[in-house]
Amino acid sequence: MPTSAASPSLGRVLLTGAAGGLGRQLRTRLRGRTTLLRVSDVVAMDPAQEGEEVVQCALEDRAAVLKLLEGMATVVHLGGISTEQPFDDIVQANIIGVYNVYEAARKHGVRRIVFASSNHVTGYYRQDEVIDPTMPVRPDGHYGISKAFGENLSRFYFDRYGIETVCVRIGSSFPEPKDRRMLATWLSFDDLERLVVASLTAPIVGHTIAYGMSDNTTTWWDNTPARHLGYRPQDSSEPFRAAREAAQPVVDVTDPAAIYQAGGFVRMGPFE
Ligand code: NAI
Ligand code: 15L
Repeated sequence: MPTSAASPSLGRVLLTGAAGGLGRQLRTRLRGRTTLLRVSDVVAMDPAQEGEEVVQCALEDRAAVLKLLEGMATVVHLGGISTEQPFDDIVQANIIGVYNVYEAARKHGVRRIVFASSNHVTGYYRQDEVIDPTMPVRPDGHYGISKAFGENLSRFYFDRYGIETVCVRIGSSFPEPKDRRMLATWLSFDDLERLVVASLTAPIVGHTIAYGMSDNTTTWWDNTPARHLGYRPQDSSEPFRAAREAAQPVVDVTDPAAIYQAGGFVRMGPFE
């Protein structure tokens, strides 16, 4: 795959979840680097610009997703429920949805998928542990379980059909770290772009799992097993530290949200 930034280099890319927080960032950033950027979401999106196609559909609609992937070389799969929610909702968007994406990829010969996984696949590791992507999953809820399903599904589609995937266990990707926890988990939008572009352009990725984080001084994740991606974060949460620590000067070390990497996700649910 050519990688020159001067010419369209990413080929024909499908971006799901294009109306979401990260989708809107990546849509702007990938546009102009692709020969075609097809963007999709279940909700309405901004109209297509030059070099774009806009397709509104639900991930759980198998026929629509089959059509959605037609002609695509790669997929950046961000679409789905992005927080802890009742299981029946998560099943539709994140479990049936990701299955539909991989089945469509198999049928259309898609080469590579960047799957937006989440740190909540390993949210029940503690904040005093440093873990790496080879360690067993410890999901912290329905949402984390659905992302672990996507990681396992993608491994199967690589082993059986050779479809490469980079599962990016995104930490907290927002304009700024919002609280003390995010000093460890923050992924800037510029670093998100770097990581997605590295995942799309690395010559060979097989099935890779990487944590999506900036070059934060405090970290719970060791990305050494994913260094072959060539991702080198250039931002850090450190400039935000003083303000976030001042806003939360006391940490209750008996609070599960302070003990576990999941943070406040450990308090969500049950829903019935
Ligand atoms: P978001 O919630 O803003 O965007 C998700 C998009 O998926 C929305 O536009 C939504 O309409 C769409 N969607 C939901 N259900 C759908 C369905 N059934 N069919 C089609 N589209 C559907 O989330 P955000 O922050 O942009 O995250 C993008 C991806 O990255 C998500 O998969 C999320 O789980 C993952 N992620 C994000 C993190 C972050 O810090 N922003 C952290 C970890 C993972
Ligand atoms: C996620 O997976 C969510 O999508 C996002 O909204 C944040 O809550 C993030 O994790 C986090 O852990 O901070």
